[in-house]
Amino acid sequence: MSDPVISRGFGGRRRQDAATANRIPPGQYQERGFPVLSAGPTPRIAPERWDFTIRGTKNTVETPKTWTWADFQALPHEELTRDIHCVTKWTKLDSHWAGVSVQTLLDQVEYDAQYAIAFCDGDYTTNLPIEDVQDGKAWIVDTYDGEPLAPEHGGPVRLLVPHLYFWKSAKWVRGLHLTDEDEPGFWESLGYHNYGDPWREQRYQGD
Ligand SMILES: Nc1nc2c(c(=O)[nH]1)N[C@H]1C(S)=C(S)[C@@H](COP(=O)(O)O)O[C@H]1N2
Ligand SMILES: [Mo]
Repeated sequence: MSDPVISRGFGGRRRQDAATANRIPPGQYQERGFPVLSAGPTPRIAPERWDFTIRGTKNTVETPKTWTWADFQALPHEELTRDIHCVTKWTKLDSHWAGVSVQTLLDQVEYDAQYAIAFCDGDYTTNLPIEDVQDGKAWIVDTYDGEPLAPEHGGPVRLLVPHLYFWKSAKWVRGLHLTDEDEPGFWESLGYHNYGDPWREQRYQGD
């Protein structure tokens, strides 16, 4: 039934707002731009010097594996559209990316580990339970909105873990260190939540 007081056009707009409202986690607001948040300067690396490594401890990874830029580009890429949530309270709906599923990379490594620590050019790290990067929950993306990922947003590639606060989506990522010992990363050791689920509003330690 349509509300008799509201005109047809306004009603349509309100229905759309209601449809997007339930995609904004508690305490977040909708951002239509794409803010840049970096803890330091933007590193620049030539493709010939870039590579990506999955390594670990002697107990977690039998043999480390490294992909060159050419190796990485040859892997199957997926397109994906996801909502992203920054702990500074902005949420961007329907961000459009392309990249390689982390599972695709893990499939080429023999490992047995509980945590993945993403490491980057520029020293940033972030820690994740291994399940949170497996089975199509995380990607190494090289494309945003159909264009090569811009350096300020993490190009040539960044991690994308859209179900956790966006600080877990490490920019300029160069690899994953697989371990059985959890190691708080850059923001996690500065008081941010170890896991960072936006739907449970896990912003800071103790939330
Ligand atoms: N290497 C690295 N990755 C990073 C950061 C950073 O400072 N360095 N900032 C994080 C934070 S706090 C957020 S919110 C997002 C911001 O990504 P954007 O600049 O593309 O919006 O990147 C995350 N990944
Ligand atoms: Mo952030």
